[in-house]
Amino acid sequence: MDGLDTLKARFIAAVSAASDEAALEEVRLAALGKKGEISALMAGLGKMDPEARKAAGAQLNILKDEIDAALRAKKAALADAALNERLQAEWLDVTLPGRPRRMGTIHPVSQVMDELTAIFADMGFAVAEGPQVESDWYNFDALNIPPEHPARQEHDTFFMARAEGDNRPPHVLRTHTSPVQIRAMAAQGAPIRVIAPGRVYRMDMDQTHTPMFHQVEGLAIDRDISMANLKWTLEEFCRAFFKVPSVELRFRASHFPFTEPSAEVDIRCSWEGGQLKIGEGDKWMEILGSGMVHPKVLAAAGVDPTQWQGFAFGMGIDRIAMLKYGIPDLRAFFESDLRWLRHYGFAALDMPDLAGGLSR
Ligand code: 2NM
Repeated sequence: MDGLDTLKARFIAAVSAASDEAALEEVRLAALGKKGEISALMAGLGKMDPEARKAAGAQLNILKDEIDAALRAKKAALADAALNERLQAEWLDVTLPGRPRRMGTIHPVSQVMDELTAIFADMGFAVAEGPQVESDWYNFDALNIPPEHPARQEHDTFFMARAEGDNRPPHVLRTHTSPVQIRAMAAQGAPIRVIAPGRVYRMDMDQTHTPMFHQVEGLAIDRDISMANLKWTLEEFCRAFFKVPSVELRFRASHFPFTEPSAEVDIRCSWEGGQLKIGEGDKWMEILGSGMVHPKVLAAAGVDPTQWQGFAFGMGIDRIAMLKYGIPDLRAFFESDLRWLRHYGFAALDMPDLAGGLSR
């Protein structure tokens, strides 16, 4: 069996020449497969006499093991090389900044809520929240609107159903966010500075009204808060929100059950060529309602009106969003039209901050 050395040399060379797994498998089949050369030699052992068979069998087994070992080693080397090649080709620098994928947009109403929250937070106001389904006490009575008060009718309230035979007054969908401020005062007492942004509901639907809309109300109670503080706060807010160097506000005497005195607030503006400009011009536009919180309201919220006083204000978020971003139709806000949202929406990373500017 001197041929075995040549045979071994030939197969070892073939193994080392194999450049991929398929080529290696061909070598394996040619040597050790059922029809392979070594297998054929093994089959030939049967025809030998016992002595020769023993010697040749042992040699063949050694050869088979050697080729098998060479095949395995080469297979491992090929796998290593393949892995290295992939690692070279597919490496990823995890320190690179992400590429944000635009998944939906921030609704202009949400953007404006974030903006005004940032502005009021900068002035020391915390955000308060409360339920959208309210008892009539929090929504009306505590705000100095007793059952027979005409304002109850003017609010176009949505009433929740009571169980059959339950004669307690029904809960309502809150018609303003003022009940949030009552709850905040009752929970925390005075002094207090909060804003309450959120959804409110009134049964009204036309070009300028939707049955659900958004309001933000503010409240500042301390020992000596006055209308002057109110005026400064609102001016600062408008300057920051509309991004103009100066604004002029006009207070017009008005009436709300929950404030005394009460004022509606107009902002100086111009309308030229359908273009609104805030802070200049000879027109006035109403933007909010305000006043000094009525002593009865303070008392209802557990705050002693002989010790504390303060201002409150409320404004429509949807409307100031329209003004700031030039959105013409209120109803489009709530139609979830994707083309509209892509046009007027904000990128998720377009966060409002006081330093970087609040508008695009
Ligand atoms: C307005 C106008 C004036 C107001 C009052 C209160 C509370 F709860 F403190 F009494 N919150 N908001 C208020 C005052 C709201 O909206 C036009």
